[in-house]
Amino acid sequence: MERKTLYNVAVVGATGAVGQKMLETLEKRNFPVGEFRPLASARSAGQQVTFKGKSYTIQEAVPEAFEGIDFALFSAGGSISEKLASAAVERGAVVIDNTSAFRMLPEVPLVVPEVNAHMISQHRGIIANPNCSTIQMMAALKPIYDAYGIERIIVSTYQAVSGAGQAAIEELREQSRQILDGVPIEPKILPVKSQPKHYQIAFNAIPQIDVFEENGFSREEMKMVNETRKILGDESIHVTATCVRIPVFYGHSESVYVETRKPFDLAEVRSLLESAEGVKLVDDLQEQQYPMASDAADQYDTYVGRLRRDLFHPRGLNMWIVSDNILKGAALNAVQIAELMVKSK
Ligand code: NAP
Ligand code: 12T
Repeated sequence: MERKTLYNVAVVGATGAVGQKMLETLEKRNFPVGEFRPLASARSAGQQVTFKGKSYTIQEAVPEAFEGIDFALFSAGGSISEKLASAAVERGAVVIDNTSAFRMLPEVPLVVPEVNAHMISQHRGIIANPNCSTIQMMAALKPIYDAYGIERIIVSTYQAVSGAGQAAIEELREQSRQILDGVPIEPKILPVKSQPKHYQIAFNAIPQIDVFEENGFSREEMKMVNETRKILGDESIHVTATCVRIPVFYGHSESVYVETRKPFDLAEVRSLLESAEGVKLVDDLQEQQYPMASDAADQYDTYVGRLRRDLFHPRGLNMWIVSDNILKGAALNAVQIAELMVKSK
């Protein structure tokens, strides 16, 4: 990409939960957008979306739609990325991909700007945005990793329905109303739309996010394992994850237990987190302060609290990590990557 002052941007999946937030984030952060091209499936081609106060017609995402594009932000599912990312790269675009399609390919940088921005320069056309649950955990653990090393992570997630898309948001809204009204419910989307069985999400907790793998872990759980090791560049870290969907609209929460390599000082951990980029420490038990999804929703930062040393393992640290899964977990992280690329030119 040549040096410019304005960049032509395509958003693939512009009508979706993540895509809509990408439009909002590009606008709010005043990304230097030249031509703007919202793309989606043939179903919504012809519909209008608003960007920077102007109305744009959605076009169908086909190879030719990437002609003249500098940045293509993909968020329409892995199969669409697999089908179209190379078409965008061939036309000279840099693809910032939000799906799991390319994350684990060795030649594709997997980037959380606060953690491993230096990987961006190694791209060959595609840069992958990590999974939402991984991104917020990395933002919070990076200062701890740098100071003490990490041997092991045990994480349980409490994930918002927005991670599963617009249809899942609507399902929780409608189902909550139906249950309160005593109307029979008909789950159709969660836990995984394409699977045969669907379960109640309102007033419930579902221990399945994405499909299951042979080893008994869900694919979402394996993303946390594999992506963590790739982002920190440390295959010696042991990670075990349990991913759970809860009836929250926006904001993933995570109970994270880490065992550091070197001994840590809790007061020092606090000050490391206080000065970490993109992180806010909210941890004051006296004042009953800790992070919650309702406070993190619509915010850029990752919030950390409930810091406490394990009672039995001297290098065991417990914490609670919360962030907006659609912002830092997806749209914001992708826009930050694009901003870094612009800055490095
Ligand atoms: P969503 O609300 O269901 O939106 C899906 C978007 O994809 C819509 O804009 C849809 O357009 C578009 N789309 C569907 N089929 C298409 C096709 N054949 N060609 C072009 N566009 C197509 O889902 P979402 O929550 O925004 O998530 C979208 C994807 O982003 C997910 O599948 C996932 O891979 C990724 N994601 C990543 C993270 C993360 O952790 N970083 C978090 C959430 C999602 P129409 O209006 O035309 O249907
Ligand atoms: N199935 O980007 O359902 O790999 O919350 C993110 C979120 C996949 C992804 C979810 C998912 C991804 C979800």
